[in-house]
Amino acid sequence: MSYTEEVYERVVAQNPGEPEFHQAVKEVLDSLKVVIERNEEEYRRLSILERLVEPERIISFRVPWVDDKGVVQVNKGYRIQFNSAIGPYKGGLRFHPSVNQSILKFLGFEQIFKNSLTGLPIGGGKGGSNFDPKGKSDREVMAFCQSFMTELCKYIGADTDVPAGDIGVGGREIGYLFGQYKRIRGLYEGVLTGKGLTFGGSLVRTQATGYGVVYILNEIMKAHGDSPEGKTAIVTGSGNVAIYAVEKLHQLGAKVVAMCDSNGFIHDPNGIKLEVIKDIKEVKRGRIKEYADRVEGSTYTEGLGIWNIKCDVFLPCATQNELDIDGAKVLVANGCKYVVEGANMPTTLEATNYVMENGVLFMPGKAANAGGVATSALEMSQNSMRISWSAEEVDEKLHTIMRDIFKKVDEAAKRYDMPDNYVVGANIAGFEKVVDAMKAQGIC
Ligand code: NDP
Ligand code: 2IT
Repeated sequence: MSYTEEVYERVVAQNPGEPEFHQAVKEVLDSLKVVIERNEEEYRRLSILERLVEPERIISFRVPWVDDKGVVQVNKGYRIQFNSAIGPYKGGLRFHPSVNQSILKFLGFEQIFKNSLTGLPIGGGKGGSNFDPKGKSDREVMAFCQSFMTELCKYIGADTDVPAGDIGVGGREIGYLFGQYKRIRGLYEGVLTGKGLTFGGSLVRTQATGYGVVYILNEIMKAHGDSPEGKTAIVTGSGNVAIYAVEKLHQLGAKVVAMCDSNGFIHDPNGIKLEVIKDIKEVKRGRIKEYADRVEGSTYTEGLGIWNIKCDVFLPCATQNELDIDGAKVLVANGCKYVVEGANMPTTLEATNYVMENGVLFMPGKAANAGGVATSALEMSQNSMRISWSAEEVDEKLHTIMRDIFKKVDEAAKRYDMPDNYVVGANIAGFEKVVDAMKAQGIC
């Protein structure tokens, strides 16, 4: 058995009941096989892979809070500090009822390689809670955030661990979390990113993940003599990542015809009117269904099946494993040429292999959605320097970072004789920097 297979089997045996974590590890280890083979003795001697798949620390805690009816509620809170070889732990917080240790470990593990690809000095971490912000009042969200931070603040700091947003955590939640950190620790520092612009936030952080996804799509297209102009696209989800991916696609001349939320999807053959989506989702925190009532010529369909709509470009920007083999087959049959992951691990392994074997250019999330965390690292720099860059400056840096990520991924795939295999390219390019730092720092 190869070293990577041995370590994978060990991960499955030692981490029972964590299918998402197993899946993320499998994808990475399968890609790394070709790298490990060239120097297997050294990697084995240093137990590099065993160390890589074991988080440095998992913090899990109780989050008690009082709802608007006066009832005491209790949620689970977590922070996974996965790998600090190249910088302080960095990664988002997810608030969603599905959150558990497996999901946060997969996200923290992915974050190690993603953060490495940005070229910036940030390690991998992730956290969150099974709290559901949907339908809660602002006061309830504040009470929850304050309780969550009362415990979390013991373990984080501007130079140790810097959380940010993810599903269910946006500007409102980051504001409440920041206020409570400052109050307890007495420190006004860049301990969170995605902050409001009046208290240390960076311009373009809100747009960064979605814009970055489209910047890298543009690079893939350019490398194949193509462009977004005139293309038909589907963007799944209708949250932070999805909204700004749509905005940038429209700026580059593509037409987005479908989006969704967890209840169903809308189809607008004339092109999605983003101002309506922003009003429903960012202002009213409503359901996407309302779009069909407001925009003539559009339709709403309850449930799954957004991939049945014909498109050239498919950007999954909602959640893990949303695109499975059945969806992948329909996309390919309908002539889709590009799948670029805005979400983390939105495509199952089977669906990933299927689209890649059928000529689709596929960019994995750890490369494609790295613009968010990269801009978070730019926010950290601005906080440390006590300055703020203009929107143009941040956007230009983001654009350059996404171009560089594409180059690194493309070059690594070619170096291992697998041109256009961006899964292998991203995993290898991300791994190389982390492993170099791990070796240099000795057994730790
Ligand atoms: P948001 O909470 O803003 O939006 C999430 C969107 O996905 C919503 O439309 C939501 O629908 C939908 N969704 C969430 N869970 C499910 C589910 N179980 N089934 C179906 N739809 C679902 O989150 P973000 O836009 O920030 O995050 C989206 C993805 O992008 C996640 O995978 C996240 O990890 C990833 N990501 C985010 C970054 C960021 O900077 N925010 C950076 C890099 C990656 P509904 O409202 O109905 O729940
Ligand atoms: O998955 C991710 O990269 C994020 N949710 C963003 C993390 C960050 O620290 O900005």
